[in-house]
Amino acid sequence: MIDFELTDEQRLVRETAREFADREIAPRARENDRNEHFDTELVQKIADMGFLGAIVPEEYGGRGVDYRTYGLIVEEIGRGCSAMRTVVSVVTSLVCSSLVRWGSEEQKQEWLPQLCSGEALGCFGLTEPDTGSDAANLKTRAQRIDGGWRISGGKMWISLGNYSKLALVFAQTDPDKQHGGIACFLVPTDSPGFSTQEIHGKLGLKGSDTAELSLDDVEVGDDALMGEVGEGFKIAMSALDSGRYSVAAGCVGICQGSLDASIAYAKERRQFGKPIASFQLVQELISDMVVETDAARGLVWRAGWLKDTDRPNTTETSIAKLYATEAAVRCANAAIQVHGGSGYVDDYPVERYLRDARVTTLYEGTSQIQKLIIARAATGLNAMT
Ligand code: COS
Repeated sequence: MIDFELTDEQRLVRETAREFADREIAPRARENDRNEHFDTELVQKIADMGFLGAIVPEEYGGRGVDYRTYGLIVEEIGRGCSAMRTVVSVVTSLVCSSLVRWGSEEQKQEWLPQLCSGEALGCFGLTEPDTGSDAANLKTRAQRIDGGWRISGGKMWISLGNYSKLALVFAQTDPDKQHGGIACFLVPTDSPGFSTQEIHGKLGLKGSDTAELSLDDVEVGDDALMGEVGEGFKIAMSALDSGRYSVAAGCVGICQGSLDASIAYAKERRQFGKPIASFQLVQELISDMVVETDAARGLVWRAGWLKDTDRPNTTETSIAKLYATEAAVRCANAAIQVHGGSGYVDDYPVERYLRDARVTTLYEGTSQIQKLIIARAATGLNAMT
Protein backbone atom coordinates (compact mmCIF):
# COMPACT_ATOMS: atom_id res chain seq x y z
CA MET A 1 0.00 0.00 0.00
CA ILE A 2 1.32 3.46 -0.86
CA ASP A 3 2.24 5.40 2.25
CA PHE A 4 2.39 9.18 1.70
CA GLU A 5 3.63 9.88 5.24
CA LEU A 6 7.15 11.31 5.05
CA THR A 7 9.80 9.92 7.39
CA ASP A 8 11.65 12.26 9.75
CA GLU A 9 14.67 12.04 7.46
CA GLN A 10 12.61 12.96 4.39
CA ARG A 11 11.13 15.95 6.23
CA LEU A 12 14.60 17.10 7.20
CA VAL A 13 15.96 16.73 3.68
CA ARG A 14 12.97 18.62 2.30
CA GLU A 15 13.42 21.43 4.83
CA THR A 16 17.13 21.65 4.04
CA ALA A 17 16.48 21.71 0.29
CA ARG A 18 13.73 24.31 0.71
CA GLU A 19 15.88 26.58 2.80
CA PHE A 20 18.81 26.19 0.37
CA ALA A 21 16.59 26.92 -2.65
CA ASP A 22 15.24 30.08 -0.99
CA ARG A 23 18.63 31.30 0.21
CA GLU A 24 20.95 30.38 -2.66
CA ILE A 25 19.02 29.50 -5.81
CA ALA A 26 15.96 31.74 -6.07
CA PRO A 27 17.83 35.05 -5.49
CA ARG A 28 20.17 34.34 -8.44
CA ALA A 29 17.56 32.99 -10.84
CA ARG A 30 16.49 36.28 -12.38
CA GLU A 31 19.97 37.61 -13.14
CA ASN A 32 21.13 34.26 -14.52
CA ASP A 33 18.03 34.14 -16.70
CA ARG A 34 18.49 37.72 -17.93
CA ASN A 35 22.17 37.21 -18.69
CA GLU A 36 21.84 33.68 -20.08
CA HIS A 37 24.46 32.80 -17.48
CA PHE A 38 25.18 29.18 -16.67
CA ASP A 39 26.05 29.61 -13.00
CA THR A 40 28.80 27.07 -12.37
CA GLU A 41 29.45 28.52 -8.90
CA LEU A 42 25.86 27.74 -7.96
CA VAL A 43 26.15 24.27 -9.50
CA GLN A 44 29.09 23.64 -7.17
CA LYS A 45 27.04 24.78 -4.16
CA ILE A 46 24.31 22.36 -5.18
CA ALA A 47 26.89 19.59 -5.42
CA ASP A 48 28.32 20.56 -2.01
CA MET A 49 24.85 20.06 -0.53
CA GLY A 50 24.88 16.49 -1.85
CA PHE A 51 22.10 17.26 -4.32
CA LEU A 52 23.95 15.97 -7.40
CA GLY A 53 23.73 12.21 -7.60
CA ALA A 54 21.75 11.99 -4.34
CA ILE A 55 20.39 8.55 -5.35
CA VAL A 56 23.90 7.19 -5.97
CA PRO A 57 25.10 4.76 -3.27
CA GLU A 58 27.40 6.32 -0.68
CA GLU A 59 30.32 4.09 -1.66
CA TYR A 60 30.45 5.96 -5.00
CA GLY A 61 30.13 9.44 -3.50
CA GLY A 62 26.35 9.83 -3.49
CA ARG A 63 23.92 10.12 -0.57
CA GLY A 64 22.14 6.81 -1.18
CA VAL A 65 18.68 8.34 -0.74
CA ASP A 66 15.55 6.75 -2.18
CA TYR A 67 13.55 8.13 -5.10
CA ARG A 68 10.91 9.73 -2.92
CA THR A 69 13.55 11.72 -1.07
CA TYR A 70 15.24 12.62 -4.36
CA GLY A 71 11.86 13.85 -5.65
CA LEU A 72 11.52 16.18 -2.65
CA ILE A 73 14.96 17.68 -3.35
CA VAL A 74 14.19 18.13 -7.04
CA GLU A 75 10.83 19.77 -6.30
CA GLU A 76 12.48 22.40 -4.09
CA ILE A 77 15.25 23.11 -6.59
CA GLY A 78 12.65 23.29 -9.37
CA ARG A 79 10.70 25.85 -7.35
CA GLY A 80 13.87 27.92 -7.09
CA CYS A 81 15.08 27.71 -10.68
CA SER A 82 14.43 25.20 -13.46
CA ALA A 83 17.81 25.86 -15.05
CA MET A 84 19.49 24.50 -11.92
CA ARG A 85 16.90 21.74 -11.63
CA THR A 86 17.90 20.68 -15.13
CA VAL A 87 21.49 20.26 -13.94
CA VAL A 88 20.31 18.02 -11.11
CA SER A 89 18.05 15.99 -13.41
CA VAL A 90 20.63 15.44 -16.13
CA VAL A 91 23.57 14.63 -13.88
CA THR A 92 21.62 12.53 -11.39
CA SER A 93 18.95 10.81 -13.43
CA LEU A 94 20.24 10.57 -16.97
CA VAL A 95 23.93 10.09 -16.29
CA CYS A 96 24.46 8.76 -12.74
CA SER A 97 21.44 6.44 -12.66
CA SER A 98 22.62 4.89 -15.95
CA LEU A 99 26.10 4.34 -14.55
CA VAL A 100 24.71 2.83 -11.34
CA ARG A 101 22.51 0.41 -13.26
CA TRP A 102 24.60 -0.41 -16.32
CA GLY A 103 28.19 0.62 -15.61
CA SER A 104 31.05 -1.78 -14.83
CA GLU A 105 32.74 -1.49 -11.43
CA GLU A 106 35.64 0.40 -13.05
CA GLN A 107 33.29 2.79 -14.87
CA LYS A 108 31.37 3.50 -11.67
CA GLN A 109 34.52 4.15 -9.71
CA GLU A 110 35.96 6.38 -12.37
CA TRP A 111 32.95 8.61 -12.98
CA LEU A 112 30.42 8.55 -10.14
CA PRO A 113 32.50 10.26 -7.42
CA GLN A 114 33.43 13.08 -9.83
CA LEU A 115 29.82 13.54 -10.91
CA CYS A 116 28.45 13.55 -7.36
CA SER A 117 31.04 16.04 -6.10
CA GLY A 118 30.54 18.43 -9.00
CA GLU A 119 34.13 17.97 -10.14
CA ALA A 120 32.72 16.76 -13.45
CA LEU A 121 29.41 17.35 -15.16
CA GLY A 122 27.90 14.78 -17.48
CA CYS A 123 25.51 15.02 -20.41
CA PHE A 124 23.19 12.62 -22.22
CA GLY A 125 23.71 12.33 -25.97
CA LEU A 126 20.65 10.61 -27.38
CA THR A 127 18.75 13.20 -29.45
CA GLU A 128 20.08 14.14 -32.88
CA PRO A 129 19.12 16.80 -35.44
CA ASP A 130 16.97 14.23 -37.28
CA THR A 131 16.16 11.93 -34.35
CA GLY A 132 13.85 13.06 -31.56
CA SER A 133 10.75 11.05 -30.63
CA ASP A 134 11.86 8.13 -32.82
CA ALA A 135 14.84 7.61 -30.55
CA ALA A 136 15.88 4.23 -31.96
CA ASN A 137 16.55 5.71 -35.38
CA LEU A 138 20.03 7.08 -34.68
CA LYS A 139 22.34 8.35 -37.39
CA THR A 140 25.41 8.43 -35.16
CA ARG A 141 27.58 5.44 -36.02
CA ALA A 142 30.06 3.43 -33.95
CA GLN A 143 32.47 1.28 -35.88
CA ARG A 144 34.63 -1.44 -34.36
CA ILE A 145 38.38 -0.74 -34.56
CA ASP A 146 41.32 -2.52 -33.03
CA GLY A 147 40.91 -2.24 -29.24
CA GLY A 148 37.89 0.01 -29.33
CA TRP A 149 35.42 2.04 -31.34
CA ARG A 150 35.35 4.96 -33.75
CA ILE A 151 32.26 7.16 -33.36
CA SER A 152 30.90 9.74 -35.79
CA GLY A 153 27.74 11.80 -35.74
CA GLY A 154 25.97 14.74 -34.19
CA LYS A 155 23.77 15.27 -31.13
CA MET A 156 21.27 18.07 -30.61
CA TRP A 157 19.64 19.94 -27.69
CA ILE A 158 22.10 18.48 -25.20
CA SER A 159 21.79 20.07 -21.76
CA LEU A 160 25.18 20.78 -20.11
CA GLY A 161 26.97 19.72 -23.30
CA ASN A 162 29.40 22.65 -23.34
CA TYR A 163 30.44 22.15 -19.71
CA SER A 164 30.51 18.36 -19.38
CA LYS A 165 33.59 16.25 -18.89
CA LEU A 166 31.65 13.10 -19.75
CA ALA A 167 29.13 12.50 -22.52
CA LEU A 168 26.94 9.42 -22.70
CA VAL A 169 26.79 8.88 -26.43
CA PHE A 170 24.27 6.53 -28.00
CA ALA A 171 25.35 5.21 -31.41
CA GLN A 172 24.26 2.62 -33.93
CA THR A 173 26.74 -0.22 -34.51
CA ASP A 174 24.65 -2.12 -37.08
CA PRO A 175 21.70 -0.34 -38.73
CA ASP A 176 20.17 -3.66 -39.84
CA LYS A 177 19.57 -4.53 -36.20
CA GLN A 178 17.60 -1.29 -35.56
CA HIS A 179 17.29 -0.69 -31.81
CA GLY A 180 19.13 -3.98 -31.22
CA GLY A 181 22.31 -2.49 -32.68
CA ILE A 182 22.52 0.57 -30.44
CA ALA A 183 25.38 0.88 -27.96
CA CYS A 184 26.12 3.41 -25.23
CA PHE A 185 29.59 4.89 -24.85
CA LEU A 186 31.16 6.90 -22.05
CA VAL A 187 33.00 9.52 -24.06
CA PRO A 188 35.39 11.96 -22.34
CA THR A 189 34.67 15.31 -23.94
CA ASP A 190 38.36 16.11 -24.34
CA SER A 191 38.68 13.24 -26.83
CA PRO A 192 40.14 14.35 -30.19
CA GLY A 193 37.32 14.89 -32.70
CA PHE A 194 34.75 15.83 -30.02
CA SER A 195 33.46 19.40 -30.18
CA THR A 196 30.47 21.37 -28.98
CA GLN A 197 28.58 24.47 -29.96
CA GLU A 198 26.34 26.62 -27.75
CA ILE A 199 22.66 26.93 -28.61
CA HIS A 200 21.13 30.36 -27.91
CA GLY A 201 17.77 32.02 -28.46
CA LYS A 202 15.75 29.68 -26.22
CA LEU A 203 12.32 30.74 -24.92
CA GLY A 204 13.23 29.70 -21.40
CA LEU A 205 15.83 27.82 -19.36
CA LYS A 206 18.13 30.66 -20.28
CA GLY A 207 20.34 29.96 -17.27
CA SER A 208 20.90 26.40 -18.46
CA ASP A 209 23.56 25.34 -20.92
CA THR A 210 22.39 23.75 -24.18
CA ALA A 211 24.68 22.37 -26.85
CA GLU A 212 25.04 20.71 -30.16
CA LEU A 213 27.68 17.95 -30.05
CA SER A 214 29.83 16.85 -32.98
CA LEU A 215 31.76 13.61 -33.02
CA ASP A 216 34.17 13.45 -35.87
CA ASP A 217 35.90 10.04 -35.84
CA VAL A 218 36.19 10.07 -32.05
CA GLU A 219 38.11 6.99 -30.92
CA VAL A 220 37.45 5.37 -27.55
CA GLY A 221 38.74 2.13 -26.01
CA ASP A 222 36.69 -0.97 -25.27
CA ASP A 223 36.41 0.23 -21.68
CA ALA A 224 34.21 3.12 -22.88
CA LEU A 225 31.38 0.78 -23.84
CA MET A 226 28.68 0.75 -21.13
CA GLY A 227 26.61 -2.42 -21.03
CA GLU A 228 26.66 -4.68 -24.06
CA VAL A 229 26.45 -3.77 -27.72
CA GLY A 230 22.72 -3.82 -28.44
CA GLU A 231 21.73 -2.72 -24.93
CA GLY A 232 22.02 0.98 -25.73
CA PHE A 233 18.33 1.54 -26.35
CA LYS A 234 17.36 -0.10 -23.08
CA ILE A 235 19.95 2.01 -21.28
CA ALA A 236 18.44 5.14 -22.85
CA MET A 237 14.88 4.13 -21.94
CA SER A 238 15.79 3.21 -18.37
CA ALA A 239 17.63 6.54 -18.02
CA LEU A 240 14.47 8.28 -19.20
CA ASP A 241 12.43 6.41 -16.57
CA SER A 242 14.54 8.25 -14.03
CA GLY A 243 14.84 11.49 -16.01
CA ARG A 244 11.11 11.86 -16.60
CA TYR A 245 10.51 11.37 -12.88
CA SER A 246 12.96 14.13 -12.13
CA VAL A 247 11.40 16.51 -14.66
CA ALA A 248 7.98 15.77 -13.16
CA ALA A 249 9.22 16.48 -9.62
CA GLY A 250 10.77 19.76 -10.79
CA CYS A 251 7.45 20.72 -12.32
CA VAL A 252 5.68 20.17 -9.00
CA GLY A 253 8.09 22.86 -7.78
CA ILE A 254 6.95 25.20 -10.57
CA CYS A 255 3.30 24.53 -9.63
CA GLN A 256 3.99 25.21 -5.97
CA GLY A 257 6.04 28.32 -6.74
CA SER A 258 3.26 29.65 -8.97
CA LEU A 259 0.73 29.04 -6.22
CA ASP A 260 2.83 30.60 -3.45
CA ALA A 261 3.56 33.70 -5.52
CA SER A 262 -0.11 34.05 -6.51
CA ILE A 263 -1.45 33.78 -2.96
CA ALA A 264 1.06 36.34 -1.68
CA TYR A 265 0.35 38.77 -4.50
CA ALA A 266 -3.43 38.37 -4.42
CA LYS A 267 -3.57 39.09 -0.68
CA GLU A 268 -1.45 42.19 -1.03
CA ARG A 269 -2.87 43.67 -4.23
CA ARG A 270 -6.04 45.70 -3.67
CA GLN A 271 -8.67 46.64 -6.25
CA PHE A 272 -12.21 47.89 -5.72
CA GLY A 273 -11.22 48.50 -2.10
CA LYS A 274 -10.39 44.85 -1.33
CA PRO A 275 -7.51 42.40 -1.74
CA ILE A 276 -7.96 40.69 -5.12
CA ALA A 277 -7.70 37.34 -3.29
CA SER A 278 -11.23 37.95 -2.06
CA PHE A 279 -12.70 37.93 -5.57
CA GLN A 280 -14.31 34.72 -6.75
CA LEU A 281 -12.63 34.64 -10.16
CA VAL A 282 -9.19 35.01 -8.56
CA GLN A 283 -10.11 32.32 -6.04
CA GLU A 284 -10.98 30.04 -8.93
CA LEU A 285 -7.52 30.55 -10.44
CA ILE A 286 -5.95 29.80 -7.07
CA SER A 287 -8.08 26.76 -6.33
CA ASP A 288 -7.22 25.28 -9.75
CA MET A 289 -3.54 25.71 -8.89
CA VAL A 290 -4.01 24.04 -5.50
CA VAL A 291 -5.70 21.03 -7.08
CA GLU A 292 -3.18 20.68 -9.91
CA THR A 293 -0.22 20.99 -7.55
CA ASP A 294 -1.63 18.34 -5.22
CA ALA A 295 -2.46 16.00 -8.10
CA ALA A 296 0.95 16.39 -9.72
CA ARG A 297 2.73 15.79 -6.43
CA GLY A 298 0.63 12.71 -5.71
CA LEU A 299 1.51 11.22 -9.11
CA VAL A 300 5.21 11.93 -8.58
CA TRP A 301 5.15 10.36 -5.12
CA ARG A 302 3.38 7.29 -6.51
CA ALA A 303 6.03 6.88 -9.22
CA GLY A 304 8.76 7.33 -6.61
CA TRP A 305 7.19 4.73 -4.35
CA LEU A 306 7.02 2.24 -7.25
CA LYS A 307 10.71 2.85 -7.98
CA ASP A 308 11.67 2.48 -4.32
CA THR A 309 9.82 -0.81 -4.07
CA ASP A 310 11.26 -2.17 -7.33
CA ARG A 311 7.93 -2.36 -9.07
CA PRO A 312 7.40 -1.65 -12.79
CA ASN A 313 6.95 2.10 -13.12
CA THR A 314 7.47 3.18 -16.75
CA THR A 315 3.79 3.91 -17.34
CA GLU A 316 3.27 5.60 -13.98
CA THR A 317 6.38 7.70 -14.58
CA SER A 318 4.97 8.79 -17.94
CA ILE A 319 1.66 9.63 -16.24
CA ALA A 320 3.47 11.76 -13.66
CA LYS A 321 5.61 13.43 -16.33
CA LEU A 322 2.68 14.17 -18.60
CA TYR A 323 0.47 15.55 -15.86
CA ALA A 324 3.08 17.50 -13.89
CA THR A 325 4.62 19.19 -16.93
CA GLU A 326 1.28 20.24 -18.39
CA ALA A 327 0.11 21.34 -14.94
CA ALA A 328 3.26 23.46 -14.54
CA VAL A 329 2.48 25.29 -17.79
CA ARG A 330 -1.14 25.87 -16.69
CA CYS A 331 -0.20 26.97 -13.15
CA ALA A 332 2.50 29.36 -14.35
CA ASN A 333 0.09 30.81 -16.90
CA ALA A 334 -2.62 31.23 -14.25
CA ALA A 335 -0.09 32.84 -11.91
CA ILE A 336 0.65 35.49 -14.53
CA GLN A 337 -3.09 36.12 -14.78
CA VAL A 338 -3.30 36.66 -11.01
CA HIS A 339 -0.35 39.05 -11.13
CA GLY A 340 -1.76 41.08 -14.05
CA GLY A 341 0.75 43.43 -15.65
CA SER A 342 3.26 42.73 -12.87
CA GLY A 343 3.29 39.08 -13.91
CA TYR A 344 4.45 39.99 -17.38
CA VAL A 345 7.82 41.35 -16.23
CA ASP A 346 10.53 39.61 -14.25
CA ASP A 347 10.03 41.47 -10.96
CA TYR A 348 8.13 38.32 -9.99
CA PRO A 349 9.20 34.76 -10.85
CA VAL A 350 5.98 33.79 -12.62
CA GLU A 351 6.86 34.78 -16.20
CA ARG A 352 10.10 32.79 -15.88
CA TYR A 353 8.11 29.86 -14.51
CA LEU A 354 6.00 29.87 -17.67
CA ARG A 355 8.96 30.16 -20.04
CA ASP A 356 10.88 27.46 -18.14
CA ALA A 357 7.88 25.14 -17.84
CA ARG A 358 7.28 25.23 -21.57
CA VAL A 359 10.23 23.00 -22.47
CA THR A 360 9.23 20.32 -19.99
CA THR A 361 6.37 19.15 -22.21
CA LEU A 362 8.95 18.69 -24.96
CA TYR A 363 12.15 17.28 -23.53
CA GLU A 364 12.62 13.78 -22.17
CA GLY A 365 9.71 12.74 -24.36
CA THR A 366 6.97 15.08 -25.55
CA SER A 367 3.50 14.99 -24.01
CA GLN A 368 2.37 13.18 -27.15
CA ILE A 369 4.98 10.42 -26.64
CA GLN A 370 3.93 10.06 -22.97
CA LYS A 371 0.31 9.66 -24.11
CA LEU A 372 1.31 6.96 -26.59
CA ILE A 373 3.25 5.10 -23.89
CA ILE A 374 0.30 5.36 -21.49
CA ALA A 375 -2.29 4.30 -24.07
CA ARG A 376 -0.08 1.44 -25.30
CA ALA A 377 -0.03 0.08 -21.75
CA ALA A 378 -3.80 0.57 -21.44
CA THR A 379 -4.80 -0.99 -24.78
CA GLY A 380 -1.96 -3.35 -25.58
CA LEU A 381 -1.78 -1.69 -28.99
CA ASN A 382 1.32 0.16 -30.17
CA ALA A 383 0.61 3.34 -32.10
CA MET A 384 4.30 3.82 -32.83
CA THR A 385 4.86 0.85 -35.13
N1 COS B 1 13.48 0.35 -19.60
C1 COS B 1 14.23 -0.65 -20.14
N2 COS B 1 14.03 -1.14 -21.37
C2 COS B 1 13.01 -0.63 -22.08
C3 COS B 1 12.18 0.40 -21.59
C4 COS B 1 12.45 0.89 -20.29
N3 COS B 1 11.70 1.86 -19.77
N4 COS B 1 11.28 0.72 -22.52
C5 COS B 1 11.50 -0.08 -23.58
N5 COS B 1 12.55 -0.89 -23.29
C6 COS B 1 13.08 -1.94 -24.17
C7 COS B 1 11.98 -2.91 -24.53
O1 COS B 1 11.88 -3.92 -23.56
C8 COS B 1 12.44 -3.44 -25.86
O2 COS B 1 13.41 -4.44 -25.62
P1 COS B 1 13.49 -5.76 -26.55
O3 COS B 1 14.03 -5.32 -27.85
O4 COS B 1 14.42 -6.65 -25.81
O5 COS B 1 12.10 -6.28 -26.65
C9 COS B 1 13.16 -2.25 -26.48
O6 COS B 1 13.52 -1.37 -25.41
C10 COS B 1 12.27 -1.51 -27.45
O7 COS B 1 11.15 -1.07 -26.73
P2 COS B 1 9.88 -0.41 -27.40
O8 COS B 1 9.27 -1.39 -28.36
O9 COS B 1 9.02 0.18 -26.34
O10 COS B 1 10.54 0.72 -28.26
P3 COS B 1 9.83 1.69 -29.15
O11 COS B 1 10.69 1.87 -30.35
O12 COS B 1 8.40 1.36 -29.34
O13 COS B 1 9.92 3.03 -28.26
C11 COS B 1 9.27 5.19 -27.70
C12 COS B 1 9.25 4.05 -28.67
C13 COS B 1 8.46 6.29 -28.33
C14 COS B 1 8.70 4.79 -26.37
C15 COS B 1 10.71 5.67 -27.47
O14 COS B 1 11.39 5.79 -28.68
C16 COS B 1 10.72 6.98 -26.74
O15 COS B 1 10.60 7.04 -25.52
N6 COS B 1 10.88 8.10 -27.48
C17 COS B 1 11.03 9.39 -26.93
C18 COS B 1 12.47 9.67 -26.78
C19 COS B 1 12.74 10.74 -25.81
O16 COS B 1 12.20 10.80 -24.72
N7 COS B 1 13.66 11.62 -26.19
C20 COS B 1 14.11 12.63 -25.35
C21 COS B 1 15.58 12.45 -25.22
S1 COS B 1 16.28 13.11 -23.78
S2 COS B 1 15.97 15.03 -23.91
